[in-house]
Amino acid sequence: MKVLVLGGDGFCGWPTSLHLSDLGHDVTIVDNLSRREIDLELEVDSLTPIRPIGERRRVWQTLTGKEIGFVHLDLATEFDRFEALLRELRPDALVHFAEQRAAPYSMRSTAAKRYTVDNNVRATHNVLAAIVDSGLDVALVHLGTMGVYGYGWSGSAPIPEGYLTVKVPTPDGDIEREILHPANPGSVYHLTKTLDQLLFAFYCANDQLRITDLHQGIVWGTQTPQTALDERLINRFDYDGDYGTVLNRFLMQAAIGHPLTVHGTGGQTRAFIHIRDTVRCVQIALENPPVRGDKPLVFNQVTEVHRVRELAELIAKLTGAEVAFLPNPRREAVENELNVSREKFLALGLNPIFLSEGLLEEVREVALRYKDRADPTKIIARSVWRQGMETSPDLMRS
Ligand code: NAD
Ligand code: USQ
Repeated sequence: MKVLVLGGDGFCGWPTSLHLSDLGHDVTIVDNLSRREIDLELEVDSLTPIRPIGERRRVWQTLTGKEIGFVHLDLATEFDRFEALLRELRPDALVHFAEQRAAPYSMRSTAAKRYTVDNNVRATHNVLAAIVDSGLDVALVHLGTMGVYGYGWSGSAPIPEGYLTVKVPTPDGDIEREILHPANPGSVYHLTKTLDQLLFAFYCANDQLRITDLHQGIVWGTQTPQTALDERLINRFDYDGDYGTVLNRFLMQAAIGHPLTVHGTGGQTRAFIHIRDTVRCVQIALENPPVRGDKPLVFNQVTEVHRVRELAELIAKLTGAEVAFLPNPRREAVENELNVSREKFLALGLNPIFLSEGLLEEVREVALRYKDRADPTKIIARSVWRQGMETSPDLMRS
């Protein structure tokens, strides 16, 4: 299969590109390298020493004989170039990772809010419009988020995979309808993913595009078998207050002797997936596309659910780290339950990796190996959801 991986230089996109190339697919990465520029803006770097994209591709080719193409292109602003690329390469499928993906970054300033909306919504719409314009029958797999559902709306009922059956009262009695699950975004970033969903619904209905939307939970881990082949293929590891996600952050904090930064009571319950399962899920989604005329196919890309406080306790027990309960910089439910349907990937053969399987130790080892690259002043989350919210002091004793 010829696949374009949009956002293929990022944390999920790079290991997915290698995984698909390893399976024999013809992969081309399309990326504007904006994530690397945001590192410069935030004056922080991946904990792992990621190499330039050209070097990454050269090393992969030397080790495996397989070539991965690369096109430096901004999907939000370079529509004509992207459309021409589709006509030239005529891919069978696109995997779309190319969005600004951090909730705290999206809330840090008015400029960041505007950038996140402009970048994400325009990129997604340009991809859809270019597919229509090209006249190609390309399957699109998009990385969405569990955060489109929000945390609390469904109460104890399981969150379905995308659609909810509702009863609508009419004068002649109730009728049943299947609707997109109501959106309840908790940040400007999550808001853009709920807007993506409407774009997909429209383009499926109007142009019969074939679209799969993967509502992914928080990704943890860093290496896959392919990124671990050579240090020059290593995946990125974000640990800073904007881009670092909770479980990888806790593991990195434990490695450098920083107290684990629990926001509020840590009663937030979230869905998780290991990066090795992310790449397998994308593969499964590519192998099982919807047919023309279907509405968007939605999968919940989640393997387990945990409460933040319990993760901190688990890592504290494993490593002896201290746990710090900090003022929560976000506006989010203090405590929530989360019950997620995740049958579809299991039915298609996903054999999930769980936290209990020893990979926590692997992430900890990566964090320990590169701990000298960490800047402790970048750990505390400083982006607040509203002006005037309290932020935390630095916790590192030097
Ligand atoms: P990332 O920031 O590491 O990667 C995104 C990539 O897209 C970067 O390489 C960036 O340069 C590129 N990009 C952004 N805007 C672009 C544009 N306009 N044109 C071309 N390239 C552009 O993020 P990630 O963690 O790999 O996440 C990938 C996708 O998966 C995102 O859409 C994110 O919302 C989703 N997701 C991530 C997680 C997670 O925990 N990391 C969880 C759920 C969903
Ligand atoms: N949290 C802490 N301490 C920290 C960091 C986070 O307590 O040091 C808490 C947050 O307050 C939040 C929870 O942990 O309640 C998760 O935060 P996160 O930063 O790990 O994840 P989130 O902001 O939700 O975003 C990440 C990815 C995003 C993806 C999303 C999936 O950055 O791209 O869409 O996970 S989901 O959470 O399922 O919506």
